[in-house]
Amino acid sequence: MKIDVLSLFPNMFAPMQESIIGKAIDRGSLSFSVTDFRDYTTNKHNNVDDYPFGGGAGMLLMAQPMFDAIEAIKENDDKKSAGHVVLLDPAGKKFDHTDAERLASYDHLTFVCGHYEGYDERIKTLVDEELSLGDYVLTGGELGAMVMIDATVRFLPDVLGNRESATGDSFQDGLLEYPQYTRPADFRGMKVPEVLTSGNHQKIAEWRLKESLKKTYLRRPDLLEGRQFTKEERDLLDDIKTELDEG
Ligand code: 21W
Repeated sequence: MKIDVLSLFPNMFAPMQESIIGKAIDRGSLSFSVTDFRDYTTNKHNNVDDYPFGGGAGMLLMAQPMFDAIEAIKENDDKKSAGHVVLLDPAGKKFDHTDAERLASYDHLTFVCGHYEGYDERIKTLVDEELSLGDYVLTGGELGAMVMIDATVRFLPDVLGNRESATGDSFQDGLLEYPQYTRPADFRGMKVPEVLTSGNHQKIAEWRLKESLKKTYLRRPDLLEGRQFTKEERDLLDDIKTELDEG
């Protein structure tokens, strides 16, 4: 996969050299490149922003540097394409697990990051979709791009080792994860649930499913809405509700 980023703060992407993402880049499974679109300004002060028509507070990113930077990315590409272009925008669709899996199916992604107050609307003719991290205001799109890149590349076959697979993680099956323990079985008097040391794999699987359902029901009931429950899940959820009512 090839990932391009357009940003006024290329140094903010230093963390991409670290850890699993950095290794994927070193191995060649991932190519990553940040373009500073200030390099594409045509005015003498290298301004990238200007006042909004109609008045109002703040400045807007101008269309011209963004258009020219995207055109340079296309010119540099074997297929003369910027691939699938994502604009980081607090007014975009809220990014989730399914977006990450979907973005992982493109061989080329370009993330466009703004700072300041917003964009000239015509920048949106360059982009395929607008994505947000969530309902809070950031100073720019860079952290959003890094979060989305991290969540996306986890789905690439060569990025995570064989041991950790992207499937089986929380959200993959729509439930939060069950509690896990490692040695010792008794740490400062805090004991591992007995079922986990019983060797009874069916009981362990049932315990884990029940704990997942309980945590999801208590913390993220929205994840259970519209879920197709199996008979086992329905029965366990009934038990959970009864236990919570009694307890
Ligand atoms: C903050 C851009 C506020 C635009 C019309 C009138 C990218 C982000 C960002 C930023 C505004 C994301 C306006 C969650 C975020 C981002 C910088 C609002 C003001 N428009 N996800 N006045 N939160 N933020 N524009 O802030 O670029 S993804």
